[in-house]
Amino acid sequence: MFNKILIANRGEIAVRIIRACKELSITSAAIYSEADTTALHTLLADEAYFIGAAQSSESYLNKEKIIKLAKEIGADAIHPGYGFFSENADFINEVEQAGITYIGPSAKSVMMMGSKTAARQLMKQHNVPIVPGTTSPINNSIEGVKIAKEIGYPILLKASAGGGGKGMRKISEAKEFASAFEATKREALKSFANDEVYIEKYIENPKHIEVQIIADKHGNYRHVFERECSIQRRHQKIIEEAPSSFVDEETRLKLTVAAINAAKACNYYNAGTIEFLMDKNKEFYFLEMNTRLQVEHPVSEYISGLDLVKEQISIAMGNKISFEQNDIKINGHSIECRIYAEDAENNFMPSTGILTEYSAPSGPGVRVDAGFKRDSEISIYYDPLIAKLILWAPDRSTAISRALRALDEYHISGVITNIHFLKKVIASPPFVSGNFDITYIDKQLDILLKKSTDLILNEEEDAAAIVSALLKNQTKSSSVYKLINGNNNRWEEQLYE
Ligand code: MV4
Repeated sequence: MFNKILIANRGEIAVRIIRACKELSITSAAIYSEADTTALHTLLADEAYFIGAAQSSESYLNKEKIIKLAKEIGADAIHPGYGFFSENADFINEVEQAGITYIGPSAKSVMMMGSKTAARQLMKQHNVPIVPGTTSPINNSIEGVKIAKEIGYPILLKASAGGGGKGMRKISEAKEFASAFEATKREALKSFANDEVYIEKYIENPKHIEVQIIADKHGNYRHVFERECSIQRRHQKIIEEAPSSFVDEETRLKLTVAAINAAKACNYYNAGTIEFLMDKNKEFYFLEMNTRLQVEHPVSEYISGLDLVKEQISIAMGNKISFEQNDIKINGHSIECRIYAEDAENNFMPSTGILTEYSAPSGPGVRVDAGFKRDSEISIYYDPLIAKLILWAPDRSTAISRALRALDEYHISGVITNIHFLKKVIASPPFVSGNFDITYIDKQLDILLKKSTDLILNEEEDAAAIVSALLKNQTKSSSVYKLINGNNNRWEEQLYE
């Protein structure tokens, strides 16, 4: 058993890990920067150590300081959370060389999945469907044009060392190829110190579906079903749910088998996520693997009853996974809303300040994972995520009603938040019906913003009307808008093909 875990992170995920440690009677040691003296993780941990200036490079991204501190305070293990050092093979090696257990995968697994071309090659060998395209880098644009023609335009050029949306370029015809190829290579070299690029067929209007997996150091692999993560803007997810209302049992079986094969292919242990794109015919393609705990893990916890952080800690100690695949079933529906300090009406500009009021919702089926409390300061230095609001209900409609109810209960002053924007998205017919893909927010931004005069939720009573309409009519949700907007049919005109 570990006696002490150092949490090499901040914000809500550090708090999440501290809570798991407390329930396991493991001493939690937080690190905090100058900007986080009033943050919740600093206050809640059993021990908190000042690590340096607000700038991440001086604190949360200072490998030497963190490992030195872990040794000094007698930490048995380090949990990286997400972001920062969570997918850094060098960090894992140095932690392990210091005789400390890394709560995460092996450095080798992280490296194998870090190169997108190598990962695609590996997936192909292990029967995981990949997007049509190359599994090795393109040498020159003459070769590239030839391959693109075979695949068929449009295609995407992607950096081998990229991921998460950085280093991609869409090409629609051969004459664009040469200049796009050079530009993508230049950017890749600058961003990732590696100029290798490869080709994928461009998948139009897909959904982003990912599978939570967990594996131990004894070769046992489990999946924890899928998450729907298509509601995003500029690669920042806004709302996630589990399960996906688009995935039927047959597709789920194929998807989860593929995800487990992907994990086996890199001898994975720890919690991990396999990302897929899914087209409207429910064909799915491997995108990348996230070799870490993810922001949206709570929706999978809610529908499965698992504690993924405790499971990670147990696996790191060398234990076997605590459950068999058949022990877990999808129970109900869960939705996560990311509460950001940002101004939706002002190009989603981050908003900073002191939380002069912070009152979170509660009640049945409500979980709030927050990194701050009243009087905490939201600074410019880090991600603008204030908290995650996670709802559970027996079915999706009830979870939607609950999300709107809980968002109504949220009261935050001192910074601008996206709470109003979240309400609009959740109450919109495409969201309610499940008829959305990764392009939804971008395409419907005007109508989702307050400045749109047509719609919705400008009054508190609108939310109440939506909730009651949902409860009366659990499936035919497009009627909700007619109900509250009289004969306003704009949504149907704009959004239904
Ligand atoms: C794609 C794609 C369409 N076709 N690949 C963006 C992030 C990176 N992980 C991969 N991404 C995409 N790859 C092919 N062949 C569209 C995206 C994409 C996307 C994917 C998942 C979630 C949100 C996205 C937003 C824009 C583009």
